[in-house]
Amino acid sequence: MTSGIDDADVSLKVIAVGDAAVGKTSIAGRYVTGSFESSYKATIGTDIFRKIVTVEGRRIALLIYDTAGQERFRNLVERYFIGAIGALMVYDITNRDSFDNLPTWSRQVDKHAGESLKIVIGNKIDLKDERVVEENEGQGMGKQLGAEFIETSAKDGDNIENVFERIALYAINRVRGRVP
Ligand code: G3D
Ligand code: MG
Repeated sequence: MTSGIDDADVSLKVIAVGDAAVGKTSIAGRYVTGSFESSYKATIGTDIFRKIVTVEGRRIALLIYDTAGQERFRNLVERYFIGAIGALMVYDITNRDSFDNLPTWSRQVDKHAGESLKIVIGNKIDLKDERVVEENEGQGMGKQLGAEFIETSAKDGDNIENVFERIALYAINRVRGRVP
């Protein structure tokens, strides 16, 4: 049966991890504008943003899971990760601690969502004067963690679409058996 926003060929889970205040919710919200689903909050302690993308003629519903603040403990419940096809590992380019904590987040992704495409995201690039983590450091971190790397601004919208296009492409390749 098909109906309204559920009319997609496949639904895929994308998770966002990273320290509090790096911009996870802002990135998801910026990308998805207008299809926020608050009704899941109470049951699973997570916000889920939904957006339909079309890749190679397939309609894919990206379900972007966002923590509801539990990341403050640097430890998310296992079910948050299960079944994710993409993991956004976000830091704030103006906050060195948030960058240094990426390996901890990455280990949790590896443990519970080992099949997912990991993307290290350096967010808040609009704050040029406050930058403390250089782009080449982010690139190095991506390599170290076996992840892709991109810098974004949820505020300006820079590179936000690219993040999710990358994941959707990865997903369609997985669905079609073109990647292991
Ligand atoms: P989180 O979900 O990772 O905890 P949020 O982070 O999305 O709640 O964002 C935390 C704060 O950073 C918010 O500011 C938000 O507006 C800001 N922020 C997020 N992304 C960007 C960005 O790309 N550029 C800038 N300049 N700010 C950003 P407040 O003031 O509401 O706490
Ligand atoms: Mg948040």
